[in-house]
Amino acid sequence: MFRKVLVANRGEIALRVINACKEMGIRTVAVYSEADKGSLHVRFADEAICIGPPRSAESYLNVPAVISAAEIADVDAIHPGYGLLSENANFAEVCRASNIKFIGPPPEVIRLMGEKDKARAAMKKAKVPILPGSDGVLAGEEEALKAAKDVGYPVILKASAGGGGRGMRICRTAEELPNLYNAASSEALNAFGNGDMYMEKFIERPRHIEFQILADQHGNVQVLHERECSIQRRHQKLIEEAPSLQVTPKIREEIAKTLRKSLSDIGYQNAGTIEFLMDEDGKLYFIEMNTRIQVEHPVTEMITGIDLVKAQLRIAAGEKLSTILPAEIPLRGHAIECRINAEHPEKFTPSAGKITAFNLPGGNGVRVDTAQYSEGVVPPYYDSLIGKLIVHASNREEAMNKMQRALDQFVVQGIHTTIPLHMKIFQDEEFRKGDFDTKFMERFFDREKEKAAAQA
Ligand code: MV4
Repeated sequence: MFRKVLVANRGEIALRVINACKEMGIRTVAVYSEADKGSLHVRFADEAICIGPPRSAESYLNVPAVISAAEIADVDAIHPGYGLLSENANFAEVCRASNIKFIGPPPEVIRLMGEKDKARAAMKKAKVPILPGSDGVLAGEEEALKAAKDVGYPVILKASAGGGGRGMRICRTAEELPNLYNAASSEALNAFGNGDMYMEKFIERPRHIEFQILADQHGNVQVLHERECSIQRRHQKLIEEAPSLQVTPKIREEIAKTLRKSLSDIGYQNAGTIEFLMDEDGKLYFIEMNTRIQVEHPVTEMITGIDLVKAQLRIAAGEKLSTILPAEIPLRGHAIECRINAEHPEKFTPSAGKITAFNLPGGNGVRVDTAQYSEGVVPPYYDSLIGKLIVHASNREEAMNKMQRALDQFVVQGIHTTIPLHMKIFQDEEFRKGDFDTKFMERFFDREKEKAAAQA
């Protein structure tokens, strides 16, 4: 096992990784920006190195600064967390060249999955179901028109270098396609330095369902079931749960079987998430793969009893999956996570500042992952996530009731948070039924507006 690990991240995930290392007897090195001097990831790491000014580009995203810190502290490995450098293939390559183990997949696999059209082709080859669409990148608007005719409208144009909702255009007729294609392509070129576009059949009301996998360095892959992540706004997830009520045991096993083989063939290593869309008929189609630990990993940990970050460390150190995981992955009860963001709950504008009062809920089946505290400061430079509230109970109904109780006891003063929004969502009839899709939040806000208008 590693002797010493550098955590190349901040906030709750940095602390989450430090905690896993501590429990495994691994020494930890935190890196931090000038804005994060007072952060808990700095306080609780064995060593901490300041790597630059507040802006991420000059600190957490500064590859030479992170690598220098790793060399000065003499670490064996770097855990990148999520976001920041976690899916940067060049960074993984620099780690390799510096003889530091990058805790994640090899750079070649990160690069493959980062090019969405290539990821789609690789999954198609490995027999993972994909949506009808173009064969790779579109050569131009002529080919896009031809492809759309074959696929049938509506179609969606996606940037190969995009992902997570950036660089997409929905196209409903041949008349509007050329303009949308050219606008999307030049936007992608401008944003990502790559104007390549591909096409898929557009699903009007998809559910977003993703499967968690772990793969060791010996070709073994396990699937740790799925998460339901349809409750989102502007491609920012708000609530995630596991398992999905819509995934039957039969579909779950079918997808797991396909993924075990396909990701082994691809040479995948470490933790990863395969994103699917579920159409109105309950069929699942691959859309993207994320090659990192995800924000919502705790709901999977709650239903499986498996510590995903510890598994990442053991995999990266060369251990076999058979020594890390039980032969069959448990699926126990139901878990829900609320992302607590420092934001105005209706306007979704960031709310930086000092936290003046902070009370965390607790009790049976309640988990809070946070690096915040009373008198802590939320700097304006980073992602607005300040914590995650996770509950685990024997079924969805009990989990929702537990979440309502826990939200009520989660006190944050001095800044605005999404806690009041979550409290309203957990009272919503459509949410409680569990029968929703990625358009849920639009309908929810329409209902809230109607309610407000009726009161006025
Ligand atoms: C789609 C789609 C409908 N049809 N692809 C958005 C994020 C990116 N990961 C893929 N996205 C979508 N791809 C096809 N063929 C609808 C979306 C989509 C979406 C997907 C998941 C969660 C929320 C979403 C919100 C809007 C659109």
